[in-house]
Amino acid sequence: MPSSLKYATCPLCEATCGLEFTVQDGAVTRIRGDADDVLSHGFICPKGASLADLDADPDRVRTPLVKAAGGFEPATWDEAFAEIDRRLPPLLERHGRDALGVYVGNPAAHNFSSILYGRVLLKALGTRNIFTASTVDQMPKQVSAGHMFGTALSVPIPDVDRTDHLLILGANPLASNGSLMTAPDMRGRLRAIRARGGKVVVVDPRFSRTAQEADEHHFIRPGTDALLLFAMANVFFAEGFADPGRLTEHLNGLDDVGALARDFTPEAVADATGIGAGEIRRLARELGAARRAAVYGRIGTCTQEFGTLASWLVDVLNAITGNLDREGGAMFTRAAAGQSNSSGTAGSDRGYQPGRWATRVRELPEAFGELPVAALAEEIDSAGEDGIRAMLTMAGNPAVSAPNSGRLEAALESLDFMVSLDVYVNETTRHADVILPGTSPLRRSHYDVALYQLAIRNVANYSEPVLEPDPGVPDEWRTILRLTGIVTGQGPDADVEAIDDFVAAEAVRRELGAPGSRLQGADGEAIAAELGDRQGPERLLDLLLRAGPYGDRFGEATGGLTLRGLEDRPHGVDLGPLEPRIPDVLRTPSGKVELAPEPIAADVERLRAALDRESNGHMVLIGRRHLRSNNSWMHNVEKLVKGPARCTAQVHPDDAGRLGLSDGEPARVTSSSGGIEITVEVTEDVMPGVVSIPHGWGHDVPGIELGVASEHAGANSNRLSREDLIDPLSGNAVLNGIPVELAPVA
Ligand SMILES: Nc1nc2c(c(=O)[nH]1)N[C@H]1C(S)=C(S)[C@@H](COP(=O)(O)OP(=O)(O)OC[C@H]3O[C@@H](n4cnc5c(=O)[nH]c(N)nc54)[C@H](O)[C@@H]3O)O[C@H]1N2
Ligand SMILES: Nc1nc2c(c(=O)[nH]1)N[C@H]1C(S)=C(S)[C@@H](COP(=O)(O)OP(=O)(O)OC[C@H]3O[C@@H](n4cnc5c(=O)[nH]c(N)nc54)[C@H](O)[C@@H]3O)O[C@H]1N2
Ligand code: SF4
Ligand SMILES: [Mo]
Repeated sequence: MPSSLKYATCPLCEATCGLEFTVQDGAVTRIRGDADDVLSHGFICPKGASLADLDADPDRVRTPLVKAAGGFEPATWDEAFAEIDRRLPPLLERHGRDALGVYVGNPAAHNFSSILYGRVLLKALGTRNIFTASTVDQMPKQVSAGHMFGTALSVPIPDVDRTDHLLILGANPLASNGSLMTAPDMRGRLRAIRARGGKVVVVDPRFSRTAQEADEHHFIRPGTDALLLFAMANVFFAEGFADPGRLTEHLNGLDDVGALARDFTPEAVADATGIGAGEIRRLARELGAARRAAVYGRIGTCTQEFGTLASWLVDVLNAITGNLDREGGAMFTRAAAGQSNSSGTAGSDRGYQPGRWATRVRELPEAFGELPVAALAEEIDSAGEDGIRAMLTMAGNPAVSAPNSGRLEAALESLDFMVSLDVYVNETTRHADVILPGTSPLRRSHYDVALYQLAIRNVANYSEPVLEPDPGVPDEWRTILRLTGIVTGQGPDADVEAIDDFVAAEAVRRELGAPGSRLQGADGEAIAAELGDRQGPERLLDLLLRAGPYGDRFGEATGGLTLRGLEDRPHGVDLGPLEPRIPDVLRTPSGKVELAPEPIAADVERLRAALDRESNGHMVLIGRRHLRSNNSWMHNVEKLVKGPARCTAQVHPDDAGRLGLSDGEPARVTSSSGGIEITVEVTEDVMPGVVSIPHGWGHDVPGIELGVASEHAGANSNRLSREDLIDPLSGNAVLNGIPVELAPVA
C-alpha cells in the first residue's frame, strides 16, 4: 500500500499544534509539524512526536475492565455497563444523587467528545459533587475573569506577536508550551519580541528555560506575586500615570484600585517578595513606558495562597497601563464555536454568581458549578451520612494531581463503588470497580472547543481521525451517553443514538433561544434537518460553528464557517489577529469592566497581613514542568522518559550546604501531609529557600499497569501538598509555597 499524509491537531496540550502524519498499512510511520498549519506553522514538540508510541503502548487499556477478587478482568462493554447498572443506580436511589462524586481531569478539556458531552452526563447525574482539575489549576483566573469581565473564559491573552514588552510571572511556556495562551512555538515568539527591539521579563523563583530566553529574570519568593503586582500598581498611581486610555469610560473602580494599592509601596513589599524597591519601580516604569505591553501570569500565580488576587492584579496592570484590549496588549479572543462571551450582548447578563452551594465538611463555596478538589478526600472520609460513596473519574488522575494524595488514595479505596473512563490502569483507576477505555488521540476526530477561546489568533481547525478506531473502543461520546442512559433510568442498553438526537435538538433550541442569538427567528426544524446525517460531536460542532461569530447562519451569511468548510481545510482557517472587543465582550451586570470587584477587594486584607511575614528559614516547595512530560500520564512512553531522571528535588547550593544535602543523593522531604524520598539536584537555578519538585510522578504503587513508568517511578510531590491550604476566593489548592523540611537519607 502506498503511504498517505493526514493532518490533525495535537490534543496533548494547549498549543494545539497541527501535525502531519504519514500513514502506511494502517500505522503511522512518521510525524512532523504541519508547515501549513495556520497557527503552529510546523512547530512540534517531543510529545506530539510520540503520539504513535502512545497509541501503540501495550499498557493502554483497550477493553473494559471489571474488578474481581484477583484484580481486573477484561469484560465486554455489555458486561461492564451491566455491572455499573447493577451497582450505581441503587446506591443513588438510597443515598441521593450527591452520593456520587465526579472528577474530570485535564485531558477531558482537550477532548472533543467529553468537552461537548461531559456536561450532558453531569447534568443527568444531578450531583453537586463535581470536581475537576481546574481547582488545582486556573480557577483563580476564572474567578477573577468572572468578576471583572463576566464569564469564566473571558481571560485576556497576551498579544505576543505584536507586543513590545512581555512581563511573565509563574509560567514557563518553553517547557509547558503555554497555558491560558494557545501559542505554539513560544521560543520563536519570544525571540521575535526581542528581535523587534522589545523586552521580555520573567519573574519566577526558578531560572527557568523561559527565563533563559528573557532579557531579565527576577527571583521572587513563592506566593508573593500579588504583593509585587500591587506595588507596581502603586507606582502607577503614585506617579500619576495610571491611565486605562480608551477603556476609561468602560470601567468601574479605578479609584478604588488606587486606594487599595496605597499601602503596597515598593518599600513595603521588598522584603516579602525578595525584589528590591528600586527594581520594582524600574519594572513598573518600563512596563508603563513600553508602547505596547502585556502582563501574563500562569500556574505559579494561580496555585498559590493569593491566586485570585494575583490573577486579578495581572489584569489590573494590563488595564491601568492602557494595554487591556489593545493590540500588542492583553486581548480577548473571539472563538468560532461554543463560547458564552461571543453570543449575547454586553451588560445583559447576571454576571458571575459564586457560592450557590458549598462542600459539606468545610463549607467551601462552589465556583462555576464545581467544588474545590482540595475538599474531595474529606467529602468522602468525613462527611458521614451525607458523604460521597461512589466516584466517577473521567480522564483524571487525582490520586497524583490533587493535594495530600495519601489521604485521597485512602478515601478512594474506601468507596462503595467507582467507575473510571480512562486509558490506563494508574494510581487513580486502580481503585475503580469498572474501567471504561477512552480512545487513542490518533483514533478520534478533534476540534479544540475550549482552547481556541484562549488563542493568540482567532483560528478554527477540525481534524478527522488519523487511524481507524481500535476494534471495540467506541468514541467517548457514545460511552458518556451510555452512562447517561444508566443514570437516567434507561438501563445499560439505552439507545445512544436517540439520546444524541435529543441532545442535538436541545442544543438547537438553546441556540435559537439565547439572548442575542445570531439565529433568532430561524426555523429550528429546518436547522435540525440541515444538520442532516451527522451525529455526535460533529453535529454539535457544525451547529456551534454556523451559529457562531463567523458562521454561515445556515445560509444567511454566505461564505461563513461550516463544518463542511473546515473539513476541506485540513490546515485550519485563520480568522485573523485578535481585535478589541470591549464593551461587547463584557457580561458583567453593569456592562463595564469591574476593576475592583467587591469580593476581591475584600480579600486584600488577607494579603496585607502577608507584608509583615518574616521568612523563618524553612524551605518551601514549588513545582515545575518538563518539556517531555505531561502531568501524570505520559510517563509510559519510553521515548519520553529515557535519559536522566527528571523527577528530582532542585535546591540551591547554599541550602544544600546548610542542610547537608548532596547532588545525586537521596533526600527525605516532609510536610504535615506526608513524606517522599527523592534524588537531590543542586543548582543555582533555584532560589535559596526554595525546593522545586515536578508533580505527576510516583509510579511505584501496587496495582498499576504502567510497565515503563514504573521503571522511572519518581516520587509524588502531592504527598507533600496540603488540602487545608487553599486560595479562599476560588477554592484552588495551594501547590506552590508549601512549607517542607529536607534532610539527607542516612
Ligand atoms: N503539585 C502539583 N500538582 C498539580 C499541578 C502542579 O503544578 N503541581 N498541576 C495541576 C494541573 S495544572 C493539572 S491540569 C492537574 C492534572 O490533573 P489530572 O487531570 O487529574 O491528571 P493528568 O495527569 O492530566 O491525568 C489525566 C488522566 O487522563 C487519562 N487520559 C489521557 N488521555 C485520555 C483520553 O483521551 N481519554 C480518557 N478518558 N482518559 C485519558 C490518563 O490516563 C490519566 O489518568 O494536575 C494538577 N496537579
Ligand atoms: N511539558 C509539559 N507541558 C505541559 C504540562 C506538563 O505537565 N508538561 N502541563 C500542562 C498543564 S495542565 C498546564 S496547567 C500548563 C501550565 O503551564 P505553566 O504555567 O507554564 O507551567 P510551568 O511550566 O509549571 O511553569 C510554572 C512556573 O511557575 C514558577 N513558580 C512556582 N511558584 C511560583 C510563584 O509563587 N510565583 C511565581 N512568579 N512563579 C512561581 C515555577 O518555578 C515554574 O517555572 O502546562 C501544560 N503543558
Ligand atoms: S506543543 Fe503541545 S500541542 Fe504541540 S506537539 Fe507538543 S504536546 Fe502537541
Ligand atoms: Mo493544568
